[in-house]
Amino acid sequence: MEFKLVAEDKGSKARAGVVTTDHGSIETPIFMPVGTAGTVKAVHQRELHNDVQAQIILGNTYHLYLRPGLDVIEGAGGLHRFNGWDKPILTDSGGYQVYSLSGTRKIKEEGVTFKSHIDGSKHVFTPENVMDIQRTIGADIIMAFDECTPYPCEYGYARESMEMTHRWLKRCCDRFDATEGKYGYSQTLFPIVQGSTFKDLRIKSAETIASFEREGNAIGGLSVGEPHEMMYEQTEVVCDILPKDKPRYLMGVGTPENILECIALGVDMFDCVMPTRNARNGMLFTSEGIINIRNEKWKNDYSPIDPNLGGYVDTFYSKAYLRHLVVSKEILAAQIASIHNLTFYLWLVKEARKEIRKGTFINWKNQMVKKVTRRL
Ligand code: PRF
Repeated sequence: MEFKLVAEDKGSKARAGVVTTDHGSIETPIFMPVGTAGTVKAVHQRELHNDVQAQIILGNTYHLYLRPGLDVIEGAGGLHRFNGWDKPILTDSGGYQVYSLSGTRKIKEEGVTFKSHIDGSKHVFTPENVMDIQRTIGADIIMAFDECTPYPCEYGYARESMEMTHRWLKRCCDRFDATEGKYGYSQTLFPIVQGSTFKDLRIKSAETIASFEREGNAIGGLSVGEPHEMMYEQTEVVCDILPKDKPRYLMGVGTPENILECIALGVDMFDCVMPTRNARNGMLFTSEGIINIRNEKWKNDYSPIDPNLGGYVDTFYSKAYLRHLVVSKEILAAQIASIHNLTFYLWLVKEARKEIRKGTFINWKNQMVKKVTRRL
């Protein structure tokens, strides 16, 4: 993997760059649609490519390991072959899903014992086997095994958890560096900064993570219920320490506003279930503001969903038609709304990149934040 900085904004810490992997390059800042189980829910690969113009998608180790299982993915020749997405893929390590999804889990120095949310079967994730599993899934970028602390979190717990995440990182790196990709292309491992909402812990964690000198770095443990200002504060502290010449990935963030603010703090990569999950509930993010498409207000509104994006579903389908589909619980509602929201997220980061390159990012960002937070 390679990262080249293309432009740096003068009015903020925003940057534009290019990440190059063996499955192609990614222009940053970028939003990565979440494809938990090897599918971005309700959006098939051709639409992801042509309409959404996604450059990289996410998969989850936890889900893929439990179902369909590693034998099926390895048999297909890795996740790219299995799901037909031949561009970059990133997998999260399970260091988050195991805490949020599995009912019973036990965290020890050796690893985490948990029960499957599907059939209750018992499993163990360790830093070592999570590297092996991600080697088998075959994503271009794989994540270190970490513990994401909840919010709020006591200082003592946050410190001990962070220190364990650092020890786990050493084990992840040792295993990753002692093994090879299975499918003939290279993979890279991103470590994850933790430290909850404590500035001194975040500084310590960012310094430790940077000292591993991997090809990119991630920020975890944020957007877990803390106030937005607190998230921005911790993100800024960490970004100021993580090396400039490597991509920075803020995990699980966020709203369009969060993304714009964190781009301004120096974040390059984002992922979040919000555009797809909220789409399935009728919440649309548009270039003019937020729409609840179930609202009576849209019943006779025959205007296109969002003509500013230049996307197919946004110009072709009207708000009134999409509202009808959502209210009638039609399958097509989820498809159109998900494609729309993702198209908007990808449009937003692409515009941000243009503005960074032009040197006009900060003014544009401030205007855009006002627009995207409006309730229509
Ligand atoms: N760790 C991992 N994945 C994550 C997070 C984390 O802290 C978050 C936190 N927002 C989202 N996804 N491994």
